[in-house]
Amino acid sequence: MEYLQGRALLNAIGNLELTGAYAEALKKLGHNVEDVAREEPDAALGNGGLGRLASCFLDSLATLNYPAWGYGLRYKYGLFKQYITKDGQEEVAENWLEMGNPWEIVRNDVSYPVKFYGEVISGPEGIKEWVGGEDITAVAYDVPIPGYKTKTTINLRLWSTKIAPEKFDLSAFNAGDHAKAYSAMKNAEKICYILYPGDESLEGKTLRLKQQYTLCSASLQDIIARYERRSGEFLNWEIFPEKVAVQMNDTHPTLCIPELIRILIDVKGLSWEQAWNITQRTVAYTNHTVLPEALEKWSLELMEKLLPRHVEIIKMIDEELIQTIIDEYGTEDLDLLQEKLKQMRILDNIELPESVAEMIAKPEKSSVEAIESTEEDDVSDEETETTAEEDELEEEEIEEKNEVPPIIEPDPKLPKLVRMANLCVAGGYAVNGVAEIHSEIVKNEVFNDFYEMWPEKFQNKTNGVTPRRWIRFCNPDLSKIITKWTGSEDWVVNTEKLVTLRKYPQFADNEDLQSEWREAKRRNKVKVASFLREKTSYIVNPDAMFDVQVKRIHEYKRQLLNIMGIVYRYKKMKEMSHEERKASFVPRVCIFGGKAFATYVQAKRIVKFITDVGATVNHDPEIGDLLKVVFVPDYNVSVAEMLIPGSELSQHISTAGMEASGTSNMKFAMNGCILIGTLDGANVEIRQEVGEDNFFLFGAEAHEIAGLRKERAEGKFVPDPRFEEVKAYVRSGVFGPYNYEELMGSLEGNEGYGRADYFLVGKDFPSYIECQDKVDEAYKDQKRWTKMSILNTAGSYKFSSDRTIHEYARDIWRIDPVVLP
Ligand code: B1H
Repeated sequence: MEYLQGRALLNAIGNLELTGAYAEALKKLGHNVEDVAREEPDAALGNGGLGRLASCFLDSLATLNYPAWGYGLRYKYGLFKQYITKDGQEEVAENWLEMGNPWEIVRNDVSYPVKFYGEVISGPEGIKEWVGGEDITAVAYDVPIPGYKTKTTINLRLWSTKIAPEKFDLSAFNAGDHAKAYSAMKNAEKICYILYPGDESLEGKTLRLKQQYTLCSASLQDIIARYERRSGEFLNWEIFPEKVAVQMNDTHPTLCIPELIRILIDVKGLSWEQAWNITQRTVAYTNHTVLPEALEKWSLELMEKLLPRHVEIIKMIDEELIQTIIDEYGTEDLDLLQEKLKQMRILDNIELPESVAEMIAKPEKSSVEAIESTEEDDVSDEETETTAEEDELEEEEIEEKNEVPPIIEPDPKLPKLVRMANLCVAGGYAVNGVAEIHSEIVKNEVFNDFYEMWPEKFQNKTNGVTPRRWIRFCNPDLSKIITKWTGSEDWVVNTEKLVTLRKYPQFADNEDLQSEWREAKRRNKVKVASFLREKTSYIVNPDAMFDVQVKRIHEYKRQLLNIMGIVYRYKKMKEMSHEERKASFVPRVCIFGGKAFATYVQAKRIVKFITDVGATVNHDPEIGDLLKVVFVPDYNVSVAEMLIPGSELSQHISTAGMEASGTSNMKFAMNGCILIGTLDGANVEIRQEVGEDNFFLFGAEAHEIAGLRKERAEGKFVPDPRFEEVKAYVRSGVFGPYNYEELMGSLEGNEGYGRADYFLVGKDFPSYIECQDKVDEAYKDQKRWTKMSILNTAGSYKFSSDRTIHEYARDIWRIDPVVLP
């Protein structure tokens, strides 16, 4: 559902190795290539890391010559534009297509019908037909994805929706009822109006479900049409899974599962057994988050209305799953079975299918025998004597008398739900997490019951980012140095070559390399400084340490921990004399960037807080260049490409166990940034690769979090006095008249405000600020710092999305590269 492509121009000419020639040609026309590139709006058809990962994967798939397609939606409005005003964040719709889009090719010859609502009727020979309802058309827009130094160009096919050709109500229009005629048109078009504006939170329902189904239906029809075309007279559905793998990027395209089954049965005439078997061998699922609020659950009622045939199919899959669970655990221990069904069923709060309920009560016996034996076990002799008479009764009456209650009673007060993640795990042949620690949590916590039943399905595929966009093109200065010192440009496709930078221990210590490295970083910092001046009018000193946290604003990512640390630093500075201050602190520019979901109130308060701290600190004449706090407005892919190369310290400080992977951490490490972070997501693996000495680690570990939360709830947590000091300082009003009570209160066991420091900011605060002191110490020794920086780039080779894609190809899709002649 998401691709965060950013700009295409420099990437396209770079992949073609035409950057120099193109720049020359533009120059002759009186233009500068960078200025021209800046005219292109970012294609922001995604919210954050999940969408950007998909875009990095496309780049790697093309570069490595894998035969692959990306499917998505062509949202008219991408991710909103963020303005920072005196009130904090403001959102404005981003009309990225306004000036046209030269990077797409509309394929009016490639379109498919998509249906919503209507009803299911049974035709002859049990064939089901889904009729009536609303019909729309999905039209393909193709975005070519060029690979680097290869002729392979793959396709990102984005669907746009419009009214089905025969559905325009001409008679209403002719009769003057223009509104009626237009409303069907608008209804179809609005499906692709806007990117779902959530990042790990869920609202907005019917339209979102229509978006999801449009993507799944159009894409599968396309895949199937291609399969039929290429099979020609040798069409054989049994080998479909050998030719096609569908990788679902999170649960957002889960409807692929019932849609593939629907097409195979209702359109292609296969049996349930065939269709279910083929689907289970075709579809695989990547999980990207374990936050409970992001695990999608759809109302059965809504789904029944919008997609009646799919609900029938989902119910059949639920039955298949229940049967598998019964086969696995038997019916002896009903409590165990009950618990397994409760955790694992796709349908939540819905009675068991009758057949299953009966089977559980009367295992493997005919109904009458089963009743007799149960009664023998359970009831008195007196009652047993009546069984002879009961034998005479009609079967119907017996059933009435001994009606088997469903083993799980639905609660009428709770909604009936479809659990999409459970459907993905049941319908998919592989399930993977996106970093080692995350995949362990997937196996041992979130999907543990499934893991116990199907251990072979579960895998890890640690995320990666493309070294083309994220080093080669965004950081040409550093790239030149890497090429010089590793001996060739090979590292752009074989990132293992980066290890050369540490292979000879003297490299990272070599004075020439070190000074070239520092100069490149300095030039990139100057670019960042002039960007900050243009966007925020704050003037920063490029010789200060550039300390950066850029990512979506979310409580679990703990921008609040960062800014509280800054406030502590500021307070300490204010308590010192000018000389003391200069001796104790390394000058820092603290840079924040990121968007808050428009209705995520607490996240928006954090934005406001950061900008208020900046407004006070940046104008404090006592502080001068020792501390600056800047919030970069409208953080996006293009801003990241400029900011990351000019950063020195980057913050990845989520509450352990909550960030599935993170991918900007990889980009920063590649660009010679040193990370400060918790043992969370891919940080764990980055630290392993770059070396413990080259990573600033702090904070509680994932396995401690539940215990720490419990401790807090029991009132046993004693906050560090320095944390109390910071909260009191904020409350004293130094940062202006805004009421910070809701923010500060959320960090306390204060019932009235938020969730009693659920994200453990107070707990990790002391180890965080102590770690920041170590950062200062390290920075004072520029030789040591530069060495750490070089070793971060050298150790980042594992985090190329080329490595990730090779692993998906080998372990999940079982495909080989196809090099064009
Ligand atoms: C990630 C999302 C996400 N995980 C729901 N989940 C969305 C969930 O619009 N929605 O409904 C949108 C996005 N995004 C991120 O995926 C993780 O938080 C990162 O840790 C991870 O690096 C990234 C890529 O795997």
